[in-house]
Parts: sequence; C-alpha cells; structure tokens
Amino acid sequence: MSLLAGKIGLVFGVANKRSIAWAIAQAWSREGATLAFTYQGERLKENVEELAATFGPDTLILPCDVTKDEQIAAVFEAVRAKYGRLHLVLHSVAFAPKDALEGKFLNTSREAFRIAHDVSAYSLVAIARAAAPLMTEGGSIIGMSYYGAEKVVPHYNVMGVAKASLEACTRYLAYDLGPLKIRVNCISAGPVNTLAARGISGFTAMLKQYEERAPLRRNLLPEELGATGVFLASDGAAAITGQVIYVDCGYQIMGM
Ligand code: 0WE
Repeated sequence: MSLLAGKIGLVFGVANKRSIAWAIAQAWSREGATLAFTYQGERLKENVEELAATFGPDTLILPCDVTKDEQIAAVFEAVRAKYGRLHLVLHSVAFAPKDALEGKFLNTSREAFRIAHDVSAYSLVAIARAAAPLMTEGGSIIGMSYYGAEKVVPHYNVMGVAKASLEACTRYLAYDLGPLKIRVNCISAGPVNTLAARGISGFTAMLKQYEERAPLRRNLLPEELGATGVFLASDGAAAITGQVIYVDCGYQIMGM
C-alpha cells in the first residue's frame, strides 16, 4: 500500500471512465499519488472534469492537443507552478484517421501517416522533453502500445507502424533520460473495450479470439493495467527502463 505516496503524476489520455488512462490513474491515486490530467478538446472537457473531481476539487485539469507545442508547454508550466516537480507521466494517446484503419495499409496517405505518427509517437518525445526538467527526483514515464507494433494485425495498419515508432522512441528516450534517473517504458495491452476501440469492425471477434488463444484463456481487466502502471511507476521497477511489458494474458508468446 501507498507505493506512490508523495509522487506527483500527470495523465494524458482520459476520455471517459472506460479509458485505459483512467484505470491507471485510479490505481496511481489509490497508491497515494497526486494527479493532474489533460483532456483533448472541449468535447472531452466535461468528462475529464467529472472524473478528475473524484480526486478532490483542486485537481489540476488542463487542455492539451499533443500536436501543439504551446499547449504541451502550458501544461508543464501549470504543473511547475502548482507542484514545482513531477514524478510520473502516463501517455495514453493515439490517433489515426478512421479511413487509414480500414482497407489496405498499402493505401495509407502521406497525411494519415503524418497524423498517426505525430499524435501517437512524436508526442511522447515532446512530453518527455518537457517533463524531464521537472523530474528532479527521478521519474517514470509510461506509454501504451499494442501487439500490432510487432506483428501484422489486419486493419491496425498505420497505427501498428506508429506504435512500432512509439516503442523505439521509448528505448531512445530511456537511453537519454537514464542518467537523470528517469525511466521510460511501454505497456503493451491486449484489446480493451474503450472509446478508441468502439466502431472498429471486428473488435468483438478480436476479444473472443484472445479468450480462445491466450494462455490465460481470458481478456485482461482494466484494473490489471492499473496494477502494472503502479508497478512501473514504483521503486519495484527501479531497474526497468526502455521495456515493453505485455499485459495481454500471454497472447504475445503464442506462435499459433
Ligand atoms: O491503438 C488502438 C486504437 C487507437 C485508435 C483508434 C481509433 C478509432 C477512431 C487510433 N485512431 C483511431 N481513429 C479513429 O478515428 N488499439 C490498440 C485498439 C485497436 O484499434 C484497432 C484494432 C485494435 C485492437 C484497429 C484495427 C484493428 C485492431
């Protein structure tokens, strides 16, 4: 208990109560961390305000479109002004234009490729660079990935390529930030029924496939992502950096 007492954390990527970011934020909070949140666009502002308010009325909540350097700068300036330091960052942000997640990868447009990589991979670099000066007591930065980064998952398409980039960014950031005692890791989650997964054709079939094929013969629970998020944020993971940790009921080990 209280593995994260005295830690300040910043969470990117809460959209609603089903968000992976929310599962990890709740787990961080339960372990004693003080959290700040960002939201993407006015559409999600109310959702995030409502959820974040459960951690107290003075919870810092800031808008952040991660493709805008000024907005990232404003977020970290607000954290600096309120807390003066930072220990934890969760990056749970991804986007590719919908038409790029349908049909052939071969037909990915230059613009869809750019957007997917800007939102889903480069943003981790920009956020890590802004976080580092505040992580004066060391830190833990966590990104979210998916198996489509290393194997072809039909229709995941350019998101798979962007997640491969995110995982490589994680390793290079881990190298640069290691001397500052800042660790950078990814959690590669099995499929979770979130807003981002909704509307993806065949998603229900994918959940069923995991249930049948994964060694643990079930899908993962959001609170299991929370528990791994706590571990990676805690001193228990003090020697772990640059890694991709699979939280997928073992699906990734299977060859057939
Ligand atoms: O990373 C993801 C999804 C991220 C995502 C979702 C959307 C839907 C709405 C990124 N961009 C968009 N753009 C939209 O317009 N996952 C791991 C979930 C996911 O998405 C898939 C999957 C899985 C699993 C897409 C195709 C096939 C499998």
